[in-house]
Amino acid sequence: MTLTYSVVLSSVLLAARCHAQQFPAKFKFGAASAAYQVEGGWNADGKGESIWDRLVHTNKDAIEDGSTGDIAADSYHLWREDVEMASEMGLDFYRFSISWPRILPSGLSNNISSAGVAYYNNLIDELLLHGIQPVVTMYHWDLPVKLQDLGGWTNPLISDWFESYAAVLYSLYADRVKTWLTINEPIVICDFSYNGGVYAPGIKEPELAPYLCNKHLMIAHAKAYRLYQRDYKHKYDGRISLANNVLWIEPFEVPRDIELAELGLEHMVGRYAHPIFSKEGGWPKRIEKHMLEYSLKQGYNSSRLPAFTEEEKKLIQGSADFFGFNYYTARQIRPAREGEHGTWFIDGSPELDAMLEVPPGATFGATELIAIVPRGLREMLVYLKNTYGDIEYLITENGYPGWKDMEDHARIDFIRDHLEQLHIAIEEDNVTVSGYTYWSLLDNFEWLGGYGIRFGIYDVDFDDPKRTRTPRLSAKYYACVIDGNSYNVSLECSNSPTTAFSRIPTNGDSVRNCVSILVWMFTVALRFI
Ligand code: PNW
Repeated sequence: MTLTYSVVLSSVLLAARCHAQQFPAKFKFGAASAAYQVEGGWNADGKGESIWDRLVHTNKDAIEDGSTGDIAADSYHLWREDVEMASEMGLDFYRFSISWPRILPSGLSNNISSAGVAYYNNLIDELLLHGIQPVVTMYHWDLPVKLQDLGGWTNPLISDWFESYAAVLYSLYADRVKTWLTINEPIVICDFSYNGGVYAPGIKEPELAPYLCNKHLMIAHAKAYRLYQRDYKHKYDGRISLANNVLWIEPFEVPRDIELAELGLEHMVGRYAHPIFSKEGGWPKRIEKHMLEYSLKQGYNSSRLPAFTEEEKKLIQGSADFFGFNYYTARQIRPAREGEHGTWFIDGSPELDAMLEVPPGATFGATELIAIVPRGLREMLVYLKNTYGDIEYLITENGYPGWKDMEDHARIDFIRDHLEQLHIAIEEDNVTVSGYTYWSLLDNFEWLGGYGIRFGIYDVDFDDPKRTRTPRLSAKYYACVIDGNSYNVSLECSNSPTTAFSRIPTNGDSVRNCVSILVWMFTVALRFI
């Protein structure tokens, strides 16, 4: 009897622990993709040319494996299969982007492509039919070339062009799309692209372009937000934000680099978040001061970071209904040594006279850019809450850079470890997080990495004209996560997709999983009663 009691007691305790590993009841799980990376059909049915089309067609060396996104995963034709996959995993939402030149071939609203409009209508309707919410990114880096030729994001008029593009999208889809993300990863569009010069539009101009782009992009986002508030909010009650890429930055040496790390975070995260989410609006004060001093030292007679007018500050401030962000990696920051010059976002920052180092203990997948540091997700959530307050946060991307044909345990561990940190942030740090988005639903064109880096939870065979999709083991795991609303689940839950790799032993998952231990304990207890 004593044994039975103790088994029952431990089962109850374990059940409580299992319950403690659950996400809040309303927590949502999704997966993401982006138009240029999956659609293909680069010139199908009157689609206009984007800056990525132009880059891959004119610079053969731009992409590591010499590939293009001309066909990619062919989602332009295979969208039904994508929805089927999302559905078989039980996703609450699917985040995809709309290709600006597919809807407006020249970028401007005088010519709307009916084929483009129909494509996204079909996709949205099919998702809803399967009970999956569409989360729509308006801009994921594929600018129409005509607008680039007029200066792209460095031209202040882009905020009007973007607003009128947003007006077209709302008029077409706002009746069914309730969550909008205006722009994906502003820091990549502005800082990464112009500092390195290797991403489209392939222009290296690190002095002014990143900062002009930064300002104009904030205004473009805010105009799209205000337009929705004015014309659509009362009818459809949707929500809008943007997807900031946030790099967790911590000091390399404590206490020496603590202040530098704070400045690093303001430079990296604050320039794109502070104007929207802070109480005072505008640029982070310390960045404003630092950029002015740095610019004067360089011989400019004003700051390279262009000022906002009071009116612009007001337009931008509060222009988001939640804080969306993509989390991939973390770095440690230290002062540059003599002769060291970092390129912002990759290994340092000339403006901050600082270098970035990979944190000890980080692991890697298929790219050195992404040092895997799951605890950085929790640290980032806590930092954001302390900086911008107890608002709603949504993880709009987080994903593992793997290889073709990998066994996929590493991806399962990656998702589990990040969800665990996310769970701690919710339970122990009381951060309000409404959902998690895995990047990506399926393998796709990984920008400069071509098809060599695989983020997909579904494998895509790019040698097969049919672009056959096969669930990886992580698809099974993610389906079980969604099913159990917990990161600590076995791979044997009921609704998971049958994977080509399902016979591979599961790294001790069934042992680590608390539900299976619970079932086992009950079986034992029953035998004794
Ligand atoms: C994101 N980093 O970009 C993009 O939103 C996706 O389009 C892309 O495919 C995905 O992440 C994977 O790369 C990133 O430097 C750009 O750590 C840079 C970084 C991470 C993500």
